[in-house]
Amino acid sequence: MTDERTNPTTVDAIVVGAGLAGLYATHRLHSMGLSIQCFEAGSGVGGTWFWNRYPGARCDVESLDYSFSFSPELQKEWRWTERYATQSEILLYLEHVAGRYALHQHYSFSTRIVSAHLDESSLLWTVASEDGRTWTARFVIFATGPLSTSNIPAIEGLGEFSGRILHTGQWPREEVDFAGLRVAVIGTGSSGIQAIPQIAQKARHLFVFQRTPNFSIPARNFAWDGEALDEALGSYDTRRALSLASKAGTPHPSSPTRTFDVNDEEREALFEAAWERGGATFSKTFADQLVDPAANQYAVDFVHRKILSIVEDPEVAKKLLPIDHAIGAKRICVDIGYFETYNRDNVTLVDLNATPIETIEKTGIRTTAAFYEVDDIVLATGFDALTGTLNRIDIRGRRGQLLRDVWADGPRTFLGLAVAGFPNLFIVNGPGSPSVLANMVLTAEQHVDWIANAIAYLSSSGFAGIEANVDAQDAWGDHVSATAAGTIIGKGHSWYTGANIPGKSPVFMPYVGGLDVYRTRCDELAASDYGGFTLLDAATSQGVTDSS
Ligand code: N01
Repeated sequence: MTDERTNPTTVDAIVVGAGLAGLYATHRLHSMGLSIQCFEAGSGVGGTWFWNRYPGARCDVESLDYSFSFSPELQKEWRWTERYATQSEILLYLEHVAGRYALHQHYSFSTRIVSAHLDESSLLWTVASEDGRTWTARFVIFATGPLSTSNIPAIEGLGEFSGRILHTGQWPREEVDFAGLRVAVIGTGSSGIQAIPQIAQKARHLFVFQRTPNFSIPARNFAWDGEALDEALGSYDTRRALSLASKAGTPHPSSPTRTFDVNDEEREALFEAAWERGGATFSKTFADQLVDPAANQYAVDFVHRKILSIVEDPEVAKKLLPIDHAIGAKRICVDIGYFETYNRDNVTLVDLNATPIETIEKTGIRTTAAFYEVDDIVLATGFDALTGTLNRIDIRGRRGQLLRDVWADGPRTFLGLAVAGFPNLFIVNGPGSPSVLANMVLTAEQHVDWIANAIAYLSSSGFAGIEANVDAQDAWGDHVSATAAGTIIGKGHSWYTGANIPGKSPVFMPYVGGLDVYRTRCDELAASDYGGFTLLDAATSQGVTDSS
């Protein structure tokens, strides 16, 4: 047996991550005949859906769309049970996919990758795991997920708490029973808003510690009945074609109607219809909703009225009104019974704006106004998004430069999938790509296909490597920023800009331009012999073409 500490195993490509992006990369690269070695920090496949097992966890992209499109057979054989799939159903699906394509065999599970170093002369990467084993490969694909490093807030005394502390993004595999317990939830983003109604049904008392109220739209979830599902499965081709031609990677087109094209009554009726339809497509009620602040204010006012009508205690309702950001500036939330939960006798909303947390003590949480004795604390406090996971890995490219240093003032990437100075290293759903602003299954497939085609091209053309050009990368970064500047997306305190992590450079990270525009750009570059990239010669690792 090879000892990887002294004699690294060499393969064509290494894939880091067994979420949906890593699984597809593994399948695709193996199908091309490459030798591969794949790693996953968790003990099983699933990525986000392996870790985020908190009660109420679901995807807010409809199940039919949040699934792989690469195989018509796979697409037809899996029968989703609900409009929005639960975490457990998505995990089952990903386990099914891994089994169907025999992907487990390529993975080393419970293996955290801690470094990836480039040897410039050979253009090979050496990747090391936490336990000191190493592997060498020409290509490294980081499919580590944009929301995979939990944000544990630096609240004084957190370590002193004697009860359970649970982060939504690192939920235990065994069932967590809240029956008869007093539970605190800190955080009211998508995770908190999903977990709160579920925990409230189990706990003796639930205290919700809210710093920023959030916009949330009812999911209007439903169970698929057999016939309706058959019909939907029968029109999958159309559904996928619409998704690929859309901005968000879903088959629901934006309305062409603008807010001021209609009178007050018509506007209200269109908002009402969107509210009744449910889900994140509420943001598409009017064409100018995410662009024009005056238009957005109408949507804000509509949701405020809804919250005031659902929550019975007017004082509590007022505290739940998001007033510091436009709707859609932060990721819109989708819920099942969130605002209704505040009508329960066993739920208390603690407004941290009025009474901030001072300390956490052995038995509870002390704010400036009161002490809340609790048995469990649930941190629904989000993630060090988009860059957090990669910045925690010692990734060294040309001249030993560290990726996290290159990204000190915010991530710089070309298309969100490559970085100048880091040849043959690819990121799936990285900063600068549509990723978190679109259906991440389709964006992952698009990235992986692009990477796989690039590798095939290098191989058939006799090149050993591909590297993003600095000028193309800079131009892309400017384009990402300029596109975001024309919208209200990101104009709020959120993980989109890293504002949720103390000390992180405030840069809007995802690409707002849309999956449709982005795909076209990627395809054009590939068709022009990888314009914006330098193709590298095997012997010298020097560029032999510079297509920028
Ligand atoms: O995290 P978040 P999330 N004291 O960052 C609060 C995806 N996702 O896990 O806003 C008190 O949105 C923080 O308060 P504030 C989705 O893309 C998808 O909920 O900073 N509070 C905020 O309320 C989503 O956007 C799905 O003032 C503190 C909350 O914690 C992304 O993941 C489901 C605090 C964090 O909200 C992240 O969502 C779940 C402190 N010290 C997640 N620190 C679906 O598909 C932070 N907070 C449905």
